[in-house]
Amino acid sequence: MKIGIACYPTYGGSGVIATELGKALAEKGHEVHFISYNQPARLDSYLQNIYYHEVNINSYPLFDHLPYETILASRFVDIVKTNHLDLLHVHYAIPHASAALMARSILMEQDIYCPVITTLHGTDITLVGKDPTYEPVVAYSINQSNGVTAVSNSLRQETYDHFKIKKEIEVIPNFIDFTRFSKQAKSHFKKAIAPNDEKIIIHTSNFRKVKRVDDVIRIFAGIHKEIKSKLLLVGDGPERGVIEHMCKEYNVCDNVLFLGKQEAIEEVLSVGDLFLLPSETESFGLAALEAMACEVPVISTNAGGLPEVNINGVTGFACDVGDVETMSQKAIYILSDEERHEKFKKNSLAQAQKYNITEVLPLYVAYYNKVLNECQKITANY
Ligand code: GMT
Repeated sequence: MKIGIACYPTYGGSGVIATELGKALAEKGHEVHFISYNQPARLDSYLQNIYYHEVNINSYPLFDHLPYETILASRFVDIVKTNHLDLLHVHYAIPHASAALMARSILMEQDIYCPVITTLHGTDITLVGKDPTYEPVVAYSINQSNGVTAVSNSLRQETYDHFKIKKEIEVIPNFIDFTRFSKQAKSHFKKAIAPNDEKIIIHTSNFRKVKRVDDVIRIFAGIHKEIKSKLLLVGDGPERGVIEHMCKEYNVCDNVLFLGKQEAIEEVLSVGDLFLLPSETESFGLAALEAMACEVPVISTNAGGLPEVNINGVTGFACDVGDVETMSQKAIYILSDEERHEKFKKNSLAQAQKYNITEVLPLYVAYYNKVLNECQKITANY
């Protein structure tokens, strides 16, 4: 198959999933064309069957705001025609889905039919998509795509609840590549961070408000009162300044390390004892799954798709949004008993294994084939 994959190139979960999916498809012999305004973060080396097409955004004095969607649609048309793509798979509805649909219409006028599959990732529905500024276009894009997938049952349901959707949405969960994410022996690193055998608590995110990193500090302050511990904060973003200030307020500065953006996140996770993800909303929580694959139990909220990934009382605990007191108590419960901690670690790994890319990739391939078969019926009626 020849597949065009459009995604955001940044460190966000949707870009990561799109890139890892493309790499896995290419390894199976499919031809994959990435389309983005920058090289996707995880597309960092030459790989057979993979092509990258940059969307160049040229300015013009008239434009206060660049018409990115128009540029992207034109680029889709050109790439589909030149490379004879079988389908376009776009990740994150805004603006990829509507641009792809515009491209599909243009191509139809030239007797080329290129189906569009849209994968919903979360904020394209839960935060941005619901905004009336985007809502009609998001609903239209979902209804008009040839196929639509969501990364969790919760996101699927939320999409049905908030938009007028006639389309059947298929749930294909996010996945983990165990050749990369598994616990590694990093005792030197661990010793350097926690010289007195402190427990290592980790949070990774893009430090946006929705991640409630302020709650991470509050939860950690509660844990630290009872248990010798260090907090590693991985990532960066708009809330970073506020969080640095909070560390002073809660008197935990000496025990909180800001590591910034890290490429080899699996190495950091490998020294972790517990992962915190107290998000306001999270369609899936890929960061939690990556932690679990490295045998790190998770304390999260029960928002969105998180309880589908982090099984309450088994792989960690999923608590109400903002209930930092309970989250601290549950963390202490896990960390204060070695045998119990081991059980949670084992359960976390077992749960992560259900999301092995080797299990999830065939679901995408089967879905592509289903959509292509349906489209053959459409083109037969031309
Ligand atoms: O969470 C983010 O800030 C990034 C965002 C994205 O679109 O890249 O993540 C969303 O997609 C991820 C991959 O499917 C999910 O694991 C995240 O839960 C989801 N984020 C939210 O729903 C807030």
